Amino acid sequence: MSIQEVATEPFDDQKPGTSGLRKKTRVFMQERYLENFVQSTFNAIGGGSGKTFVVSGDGRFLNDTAIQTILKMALANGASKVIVGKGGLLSTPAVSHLIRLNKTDGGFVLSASHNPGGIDEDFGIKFNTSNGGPAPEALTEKIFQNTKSISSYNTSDVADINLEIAGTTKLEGMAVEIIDPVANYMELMRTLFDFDAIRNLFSSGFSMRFDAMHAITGPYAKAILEGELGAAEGTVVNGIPSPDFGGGHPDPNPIWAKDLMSVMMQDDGPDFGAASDGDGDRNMIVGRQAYVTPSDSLAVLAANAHLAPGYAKGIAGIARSMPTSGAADLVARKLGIEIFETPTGWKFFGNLLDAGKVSICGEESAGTGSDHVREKDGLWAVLLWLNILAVRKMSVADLMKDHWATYGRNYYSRHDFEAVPTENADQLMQNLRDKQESLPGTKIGSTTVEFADDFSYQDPIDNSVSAHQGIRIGFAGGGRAVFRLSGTGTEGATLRLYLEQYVPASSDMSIETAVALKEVQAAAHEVSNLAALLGRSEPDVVT
Ligand code: G16
Repeated sequence: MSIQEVATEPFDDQKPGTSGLRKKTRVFMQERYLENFVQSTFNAIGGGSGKTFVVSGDGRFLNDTAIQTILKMALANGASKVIVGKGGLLSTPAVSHLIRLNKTDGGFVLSASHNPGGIDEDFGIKFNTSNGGPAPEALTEKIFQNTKSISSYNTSDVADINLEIAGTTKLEGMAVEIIDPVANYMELMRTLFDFDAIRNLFSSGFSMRFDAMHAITGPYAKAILEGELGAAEGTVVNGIPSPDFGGGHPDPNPIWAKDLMSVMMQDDGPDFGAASDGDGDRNMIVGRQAYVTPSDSLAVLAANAHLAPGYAKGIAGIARSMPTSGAADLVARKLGIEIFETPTGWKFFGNLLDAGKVSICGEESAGTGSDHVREKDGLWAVLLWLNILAVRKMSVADLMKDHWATYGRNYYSRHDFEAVPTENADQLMQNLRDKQESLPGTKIGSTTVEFADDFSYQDPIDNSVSAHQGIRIGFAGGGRAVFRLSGTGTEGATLRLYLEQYVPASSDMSIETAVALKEVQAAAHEVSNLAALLGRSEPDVVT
């Protein structure tokens, strides 16, 4: 075996986005592309010498090849041990847990999350630090700077490791431990939830459908829901991870999880439905004829978390990303705990969780999680919902009605305008930035602007500032519109328009979401001149 220092040249497009580096798979297949990024990461963390890492992915096309590349580079960079899920598979929350459990120096997650997979679709890589969470901005920036000046990378000529056989292999000075992807994660879930109560719920005839979307949560859901908790066989559908996710988008929302939605909307549909994404960190929750928005799900979980053993002492605080609705704020107020509004990206929750300031976090983009790991966790959310339903003994629809009757309802919807020419999207954002200061007091359509800003966040723990995180516009009467450019797309720009309308508990809660949001939507379009700038006014995806 020999270690080689291979000469390389920088690529000019390796800036990590909201969640690591995401590109078309063929971009990653270019010679030296992955190697440059991995070496830039090793260099940014002070080298790999004597360090331990977790390396795995969601099984999408290129997963195995990328793992072999990283193992050879880890060896050449002096790592002492790498833990890999059998078959190269681990969900993102499971990686986070393993980093923490084994006190490793970090981990590489290979995934493009909810983006489709395949040779002509998307691939991605993200580095998580020793707290189990995505690298903070200071580190991703350092990695990016390194990618611009890299001149060589280290690798070795050892043979590929067989990832299918559990056990430890010695690669010269480095141990490679192949482990069961599910076992440790299931043990963690057992410490948080009342498995007996959930088992009783299923044995009482409670029915469920979990759509794993041909992605990583299949094996986890099968083992936990059907194997351990006694859900009927066949509860988990699309449960075998495939490199192209069955040709679909593994994105758990009513658009991409359409089959699940239509089953759940039937009169005799299952009691409870859920789906998770490519790498298992996102979730969708739906009851019989009752879709729960991610923002509402966060609020319900926070309000009822104490019913699960892991949170029986109550929660310390809640954090939500800025575009997420204010439903969780109302829960925090009632519980007398702090609520934090952070920029989009799970990495912004890390410091708050580490400092014990918050126990539960969530995002409108279908992510919820807690201090048990440092990633959002799709199956965790599903299990907490099941625990709550087992204790409260009511349907999802009734639970939502009860929640809104207590707190009022934050009607919410996200409109995505995809593959927009970057300059048009930038122009729209710049125009809003230029005029936001003069907006308060302006009448727009049938409403009036109460506040407007370009969201800036100062981390309360390390005081770092993240500016330009999206334009927030608040309207009279509880409406809010947020404009933001996606940081996870791989084609042109995606403009996200987030719409929210609060209605107090005494109001009629049966109005349709689109109707409740009509006024704020019209005002948002008018204030941004959206139709003229984008050349269309209909979004591609409404969730
Ligand atoms: C990633 C981050 C999330 C974030 C989302 C936003 O999700 O992990 O914290 O909410 O991106 O995406 P965008 O910038 O496109 O709005 P994931 O599931 O893709 O890793």
